[in-house]
Amino acid sequence: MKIRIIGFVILPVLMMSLSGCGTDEKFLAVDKKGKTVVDRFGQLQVNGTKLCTEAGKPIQLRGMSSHGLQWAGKYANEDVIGWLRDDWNIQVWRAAMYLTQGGYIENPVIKEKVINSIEAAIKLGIYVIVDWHVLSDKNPQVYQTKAIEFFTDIAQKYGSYPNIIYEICNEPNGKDVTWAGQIKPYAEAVIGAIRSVDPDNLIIVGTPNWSQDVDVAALDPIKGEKNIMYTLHFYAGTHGEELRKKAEKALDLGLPIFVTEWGTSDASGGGGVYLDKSKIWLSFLKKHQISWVNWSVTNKGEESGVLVYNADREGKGHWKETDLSESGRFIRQVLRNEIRIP
Ligand code: IDC
Repeated sequence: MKIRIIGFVILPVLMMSLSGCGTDEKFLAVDKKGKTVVDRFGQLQVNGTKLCTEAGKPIQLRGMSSHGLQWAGKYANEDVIGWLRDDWNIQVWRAAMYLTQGGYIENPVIKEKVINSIEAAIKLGIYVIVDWHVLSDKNPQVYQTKAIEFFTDIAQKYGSYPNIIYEICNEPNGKDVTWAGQIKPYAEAVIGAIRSVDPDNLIIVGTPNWSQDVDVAALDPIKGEKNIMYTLHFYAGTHGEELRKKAEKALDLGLPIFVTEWGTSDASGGGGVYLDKSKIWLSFLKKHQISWVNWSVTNKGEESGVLVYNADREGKGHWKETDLSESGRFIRQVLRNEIRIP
């Protein structure tokens, strides 16, 4: 009798552990029948401001970003990404390929880390964002020729897989780097190159001012192309209501937004962990069904990183609670639907 009661109580709790209390199955990386998110959602499409499944149902994807692949590329493998899918319930992985600071332009072999990420994501049935991580190089036109060459190659090799999401310009920045002057012309050129090979996978475009000025892009969006979204980035310790207002303005103007990077820390990647402020943001993203990816998988010891200093030095996954930072424990719980986001 006692065992029976325990069975009645514990089993359903165990079964619901990943799906959270009453959480919709659409938030699962793998559903109860063993179907992966890509099995279920298929070829993504954009309708109005919403990211939708192949069948046209609005969805919100959630997942993790790599850290700079030149520093933390050891996590861009099937063991770690598989662990993140099965234990953290990620539906999307972002491969952040810096251009400078030891990135692709200076060190082209870094591309292998992107390839490893893509191959793992295809095997695991999750989506993968191929991130051309414009940052200290500011103006995306500086390496436009390289970007076209790179994305053409990725599209030729992998464009037929629905898993692929192209992020063509992480964070354009600098006073002289404007939407109309540099970013939009760059985006149109790169989108043209990708579309001549891959007609339909999602392409995400960076916005001015470190991907914050989505309202500016919304006044002059890219025309005549389908399945385009725009990036909004925020760091909970630095950005708040003012940036959410910008996002709302852009949404009102019809701009589809994908948060390809956000952190629980301040904009430096450190400076504390701001969980209450993060929850306000997560609630905002949920309300608008905006997909998001959290920065980042690193053990360098900065607060936005999900691992504590020096944990998992070999990139094997199978992390214990003690391997996780404060941010890591929080994000894992959010992804597993164990923290209720209103
Ligand atoms: C940061 C890393 C940090 C690294 C730095 C190098 O967290 O360890 O030293 O890059 O430039 C972004 C960028 C992202 C930044 C992150 C935090 O897209 O590359 O990573 N951030 O500063 N935009 C806003 C914040």
